[in-house]
Amino acid sequence: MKKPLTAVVMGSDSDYPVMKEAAEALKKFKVPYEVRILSAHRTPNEVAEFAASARKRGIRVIIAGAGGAAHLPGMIASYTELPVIGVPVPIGVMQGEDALYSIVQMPKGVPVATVAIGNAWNAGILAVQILGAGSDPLLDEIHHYKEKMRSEVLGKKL
Ligand code: RP5
Repeated sequence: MKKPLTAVVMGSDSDYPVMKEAAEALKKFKVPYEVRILSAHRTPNEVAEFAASARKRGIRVIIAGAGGAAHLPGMIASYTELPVIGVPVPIGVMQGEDALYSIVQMPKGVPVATVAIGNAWNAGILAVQILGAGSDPLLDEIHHYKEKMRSEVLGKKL
C-alpha cells in the first residue's frame, strides 16, 4: 500500500459498518488511506497526537466518524490545519441526529465539513474531490463518476 493520503478515523469499532463505505470510496479512486479507531472520550491523548502529527506523516484529508456525543471530528479539527470531514454515525435512540448536530455546530474558525447521517461514502468522495482540486486527472475521474450517475438515473424505467 502506498503512503496514505487520507485517514479514516472512527470513535469505535462499532462505527466500522458505516465507516467502511468511506474506505470503499477511496479505494474506488485508488487513493491510499489508513483506518484508525480513536475515541475523543476514551483515548483523548492519542487523538491529539494523531491529529497534530497527521500532516507531517503525509495525510492531506481526514475523515472522522462518530455517534452520540460525536466530538471526534471537531477535536481532530482543533489539532490540525488539514481539512476534516465529519460523518454522523446513526446509533441509539437518536439515530445520528445527536451526532449530526454535534459535528455540524463547530465554532467560527474551526470548520468540519459534515455529510449526511450515515453517508460515509460521500465523505470518501468529498475527500477525493479535495485531493483532486490540485490534480486534473483525479477531477476527471470524478467527472466520469458523475456522468455515470447521470446516465444511471436517466436510464431508470418504472
Ligand atoms: C462514540 O460512541 C463512537 O463513535 C460510537 O459511535 C459510540 C458508541 O461506541 P461503543 O460503545 O460502541 O464503543 O464515541
